[in-house]
Amino acid sequence: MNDRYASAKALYQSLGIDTEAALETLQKFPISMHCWQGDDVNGFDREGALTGGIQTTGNYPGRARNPEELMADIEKALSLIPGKHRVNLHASYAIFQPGQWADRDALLPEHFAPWVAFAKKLGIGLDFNPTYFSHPLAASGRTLSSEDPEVRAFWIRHTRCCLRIAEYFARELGTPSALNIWIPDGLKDTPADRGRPRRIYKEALDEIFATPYDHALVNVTIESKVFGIGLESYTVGSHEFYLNYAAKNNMLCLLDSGHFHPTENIADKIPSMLLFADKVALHVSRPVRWDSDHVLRLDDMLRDIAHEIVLAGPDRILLALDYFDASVNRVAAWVLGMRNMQKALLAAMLEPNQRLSELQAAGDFTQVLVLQEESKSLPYGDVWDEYCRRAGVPERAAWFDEVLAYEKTVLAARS
Ligand code: RNT
Ligand code: ZN
Repeated sequence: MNDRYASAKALYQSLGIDTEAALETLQKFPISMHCWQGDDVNGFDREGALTGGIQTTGNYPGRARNPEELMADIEKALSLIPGKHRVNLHASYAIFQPGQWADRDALLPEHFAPWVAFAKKLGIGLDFNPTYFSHPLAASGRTLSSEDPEVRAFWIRHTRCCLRIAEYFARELGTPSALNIWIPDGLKDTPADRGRPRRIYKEALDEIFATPYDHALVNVTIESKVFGIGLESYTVGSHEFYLNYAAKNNMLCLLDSGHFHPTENIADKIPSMLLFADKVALHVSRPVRWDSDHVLRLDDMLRDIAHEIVLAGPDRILLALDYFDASVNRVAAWVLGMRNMQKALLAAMLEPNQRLSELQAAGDFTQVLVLQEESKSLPYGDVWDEYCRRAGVPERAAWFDEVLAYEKTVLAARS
């Protein structure tokens, strides 16, 4: 056993914290790694700009330009991240054989067969997202809430295709697939009627889910937002809309940590929602003053979210990341964010949570404060290094050497 780990283990033991149990539990938190960090949310199904009120900024070289490159980059990233995780795909990442193409309302499982083969090779599960942006029928800023019945019908058909594809992922890979619905729909300026688009959207969702899907295979999640670029004044799929829709229709809410007012604490929402829902789904992101989707840092927000995830336990949380930074090496962005998420989870497990909860219940807030602060300088980094060692991935920043080598040999050759 490594000396530093042995001494950390003993120190934690003296505080009643079992590092071995923490190392074990950390493995039970698979994180769904978002494929879209690798290619700046471009996808493969059509040319054209990223729309929907989201944006990537930066022009760091080496963006994945096709399925082969994206898969190679994902595989590289996963090889530097301890544990078994998942990959989160968008419908726009369909892979067509030469001469074959299908619009979003005609997507079939076969258009994702190469992704399934890839996931089987890596022994991982896949999650999925319908793509209601970067498409001519999303150009008006309205998809499932569109005033035009034909536009609505198109996106209803699209969502149904995606349900079938998520079922296919789950069946093939032997692990349920999360299907996350996020629509960009909103208005640039103050609405005249806030209710109308939401009524239309609600009816569209009702119509989609009137067709059954296999609940054992697919966890449908619905993701709220507060604003988008060019859609600053109003978002159809608001938090209250989805909270209630999910409760009434036995679905799960997804909280994206960038989709709330800047001082709102996402961590605080998790235990409240878990009193009324089986699970909460998360898109962990880092909003810098707004929904900027920066790479995760090990900051207070992340640690607070991790604390609530740990208290909830692995069975109650569907954990995914969502950020896209094009100004840095994209493989590094994945690895750093995934490792930070795991570090935050581990650090949260290595706090005296039981004791703290008892002290809070007893009203001893001075001790809560002191213990919370003292926990921050406990040697969780030594336990993290041990986790990496046991998982056979590079410790500390050594993973970055591999990313640099990959950049030199693979990424640099891309124009
Ligand atoms: C957008 C949402 C959504 C997307 C991805 C690409 O604000 O966060 O989850 O980022 O689906
Ligand atoms: Zn999101």
